[in-house]
Amino acid sequence: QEAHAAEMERTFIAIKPDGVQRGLIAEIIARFERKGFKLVGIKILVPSKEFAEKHYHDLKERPFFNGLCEFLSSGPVIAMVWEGEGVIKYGRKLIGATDPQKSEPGTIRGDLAVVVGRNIIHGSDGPETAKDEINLWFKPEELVNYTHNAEKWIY
Ligand code: FUP
Repeated sequence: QEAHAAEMERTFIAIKPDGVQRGLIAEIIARFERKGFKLVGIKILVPSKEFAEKHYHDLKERPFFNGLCEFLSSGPVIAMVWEGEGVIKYGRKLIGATDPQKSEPGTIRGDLAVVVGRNIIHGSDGPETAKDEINLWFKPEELVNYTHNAEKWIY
């Protein structure tokens, strides 16, 4: 059981400054929590512009890069690590398409956002980025290994 838990997949999820300012923290956390995923890391911080540029380094050639990094560093962000079977891919499904106009109803962006520049949440897009983003945002000792009560009913 412990070995199983240690091998569980993890993803990095962030509630961006617009989501925090709009009072959507609990709403977003609830969706991941009710699904059956497990929160193993969480903190609130205002990332520096330099930090935002590191986080979005893959997008540095894109025209919206500067505005995107300004935006991410414009206020408090909730940084989280969620754990569970398939959490990277399914987390993206819970989040919805990048452009909220194209996100399905029922998804976080589909239900709660309108434009791509204010799409309220970030989620790692694959196993490699998940690893990199977790390492960028969290120290190992900030992540908690534990068994929650419902786990034996989820798996
Ligand atoms: P996602 O993984 O869904 O967050 O999407 P991307 O990594 O492609 O883009 C990261 C962020 O850049 C998006 F959340 C919003 C912003 N973006 C724009 O502002 N304009 C675009 O055309 C595409 C993305």
